[in-house]
This record gives sequence, structure tokens and C-alpha cells, in this order.
Amino acid sequence: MLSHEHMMADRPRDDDQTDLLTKSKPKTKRPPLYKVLLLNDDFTPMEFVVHILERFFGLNHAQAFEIMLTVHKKGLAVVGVFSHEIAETKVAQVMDFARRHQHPLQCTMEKEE
Ligand code: TYC
Repeated sequence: MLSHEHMMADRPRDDDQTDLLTKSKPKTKRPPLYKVLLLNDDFTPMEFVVHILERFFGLNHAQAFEIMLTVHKKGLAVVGVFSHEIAETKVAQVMDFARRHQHPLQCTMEKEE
């Protein structure tokens, strides 16, 4: 008897039952994260921006001042990374607070790659 004929009996089962276990990916992909960005402008007072970073992003005064200065010097900065829903809420809170105080401050979000 040829050797490959012996092999056939030991071949792993390939019916639907085993396929369920072998061909299904665990698929545990985490949802994407979003960066919340603060943009510089020439009119919003520095202390107002610091206040926003303390109030909506839980930063202490030193951290808030540092990020505000980064935005002021570089034009923008990431102020936090969140789930889509939390990022949307932060952006809405900042935009609403700035609008109510009549400052042109802009805050946006973008998907983290
Ligand atoms: N450039 C503003 C000023 O000189 C300060 C500022 C900082 C504004 C950060 C917006 O996101 C900002 N008053």
C-alpha cells in the first residue's frame, strides 16, 4: 500500500463543525479613538483657554497653561484622545462655552490612525 493512502485516515476533519472553530476569527478589534484638537486664534484670551482646559479636560493649572502655550505657539495641539462619543461631547462643550462668551475659539476632532 502506498504511504499517502495511510495518510488519508489521519487527515483532520474538514466538515462544517470544525470550520466553525477553525475559520472564525476571534475579531476583538477595538473601536477607533479620536484626537480632540484646539486651534489657535488671535482673539481668545489665554486665561479663557486655560479655564476651558481645566474645566472640560481635567487638567491642573500648570498642564492647562502648558497646552494653551503650545497651541498659541504651534497653531494647534491635541488636548486629549477619547472614544467617538466622548470626543464629540468635549468638542460640543468647548464650542458652546466659547460661543456663549463670544470668543472665536475652535475645537475639532479627528480619527487617530
Ligand atoms: N493666541 C491667543 C492670544 O494670544 C491665545 C490662544 C491660545 C487662543 C490657544 C486660542 O486655542 C487657543 N490671546
